Amino acid sequence: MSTITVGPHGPAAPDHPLSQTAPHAHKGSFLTTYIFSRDHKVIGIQFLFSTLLWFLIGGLLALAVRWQVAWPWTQIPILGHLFHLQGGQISPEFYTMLVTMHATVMIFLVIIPILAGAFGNFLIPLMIGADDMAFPTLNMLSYWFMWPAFICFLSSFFVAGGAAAAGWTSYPPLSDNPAAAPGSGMGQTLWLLGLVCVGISSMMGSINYMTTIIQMRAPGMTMFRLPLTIWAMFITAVLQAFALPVLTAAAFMQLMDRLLGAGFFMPDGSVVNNTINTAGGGQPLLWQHLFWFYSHPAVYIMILPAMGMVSDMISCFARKPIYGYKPMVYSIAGIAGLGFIVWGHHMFVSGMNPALGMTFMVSTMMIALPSAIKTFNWLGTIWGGKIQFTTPMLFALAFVSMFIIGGLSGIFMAATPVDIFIHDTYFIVAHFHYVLFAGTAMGVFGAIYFWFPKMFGRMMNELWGKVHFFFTFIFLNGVFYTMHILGANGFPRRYADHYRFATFAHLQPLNAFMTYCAMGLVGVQVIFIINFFYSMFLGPKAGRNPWHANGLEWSAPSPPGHGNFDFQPHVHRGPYEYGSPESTEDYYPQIQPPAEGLPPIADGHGH
Ligand code: HEM
Ligand SMILES: [Cu+2]
Repeated sequence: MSTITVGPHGPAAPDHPLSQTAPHAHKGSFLTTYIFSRDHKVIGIQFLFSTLLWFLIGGLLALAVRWQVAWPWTQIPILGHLFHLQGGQISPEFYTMLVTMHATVMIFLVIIPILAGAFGNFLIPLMIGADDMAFPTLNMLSYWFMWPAFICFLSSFFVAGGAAAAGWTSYPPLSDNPAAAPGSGMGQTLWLLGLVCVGISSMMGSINYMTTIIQMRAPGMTMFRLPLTIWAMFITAVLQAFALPVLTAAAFMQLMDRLLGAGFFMPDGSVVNNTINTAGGGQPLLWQHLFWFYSHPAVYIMILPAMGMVSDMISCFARKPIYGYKPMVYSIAGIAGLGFIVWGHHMFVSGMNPALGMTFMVSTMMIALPSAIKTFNWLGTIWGGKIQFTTPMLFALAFVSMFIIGGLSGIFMAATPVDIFIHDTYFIVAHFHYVLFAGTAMGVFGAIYFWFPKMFGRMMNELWGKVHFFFTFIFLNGVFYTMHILGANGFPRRYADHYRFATFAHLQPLNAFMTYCAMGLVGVQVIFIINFFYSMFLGPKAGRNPWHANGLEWSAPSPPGHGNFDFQPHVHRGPYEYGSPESTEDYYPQIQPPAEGLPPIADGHGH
């Protein structure tokens, strides 16, 4: 492979024998090519389309929630007719269903599967120089296990009693007793079944990602030559493998409580909604421990892959090597490791022993350390760079700045005495929307603009991309920044009508402002949708390497054919050699051999 030449558009079509024999060059029917495909790229794109659709549904649910918080007991447009709501208004019961399902959809059907399912699938084999995943059939199944989950969650709105209403955290006894409230009936059972399906899907994905990254790297691709995207995907997969079984088992236990009266989470002698529980002797708090033992690590499942992708975009568009590559890797691992011992920070007000609360407080604050390393390294990467303000770069920079705000509010909340005051207020809601929406979702938008040319072979429109970025950024801060102010005023989360309490009446105008911003936020996504679909068919052709980036994926055709590479990639260096003195260009692709006269860099082992 010493004859490959790399021009600005990637390697010239190589005449290597391997290019004639693409590993999986067989023709399939429409069904096996596009529907039940085992090709990681098709599966990734299936995940992308499905999750974007759910993003829209989750966004519309959010608008309904925001309508109620701003103007409770008024006629709500569209939804009022759709669900034959009483007098066209949202009832408190329906409101709790909306809140529960908004969070459920966004977390389990959007953020987690868009990161791991869409980008993990699409990028892992391409970035490590493999022709596909280690287990293609398992990969296909991991996508198709999402469908029962979709169906469970969506259909729950239409069953007797309506959708689950116990919050995305599903705390017993409300969730455990089918007679507790309307939404604790069939809707809650469907919610648990959906959750189990999502869990199985993620489990299959994570085993696949770990195996692929360990086993299938191209020759020369040592672990420390992996792009940070891949490191983040790898560690996320490890997190999933360790944390998910706990949640899946807990969901089973809750199902058994509900269907068989097992009583794991049901206390003795509890009377809910005038119904006495026959089975008792269980512990509602046990659920909280099991749930957060999964769900705290899960918040890192919801951000680490975005951190990895943002690192790749920032290095590319600052035209500089990532500052402190190894510390970046170690801090991803550190965040993941610490993530397992901090879950109790969600339970400070549950009556735990203050000594235990203290250990959770200290361990939580320690997470700020690796998070800060990452933040400073992103800033160090940008520092003195030749920054190109492309659309993906704008989104990546938004990720960094918004993550700083979300991370800082996290440290406030980690302090038990502060958290006792702000727990279950909008301060918490502000925190997790900054990390999840202003953080992860911005990273994902950036990643879509960045890897779109690889996925579809065409560029997205830059001008409209920037317009989309600009309004999204303004509106999201309009909605979420103000939540800190509400929270500091004690404005509680998950209430259907705050203004019954005179103390919150003065906050109504602020809430109306936020709801207008939320409408703007959802509205401007139309620009993105049009740009996405227009560019898919009519955007300018991209070529192999439109951003002049170093990663292996940019040396494959756009879009890559079945089997990915039309030559066998050999890796000669790390992915961040921008502005290397060894190269005449300001970038130095991983596949390009060192120039004549330079000592060859020793290859690590690949396979
Ligand atoms: C700097 C690191 C972080 C710290 C110190 C931190 C701390 C905390 C604390 C103490 C709580 C509990 C507050 C309460 O309920 O009273 C919390 C809630 C939450 N955090 Fe973080 N956090 C951090 C980063 C993140 C990240 C990166 C994410 C997601 C990507 C995240 C997502 C969430 C979510 C979803 C909740 C609320 C769960 C719920 O009650 O519904 N956090 N965080
Ligand atoms: Cu947490």
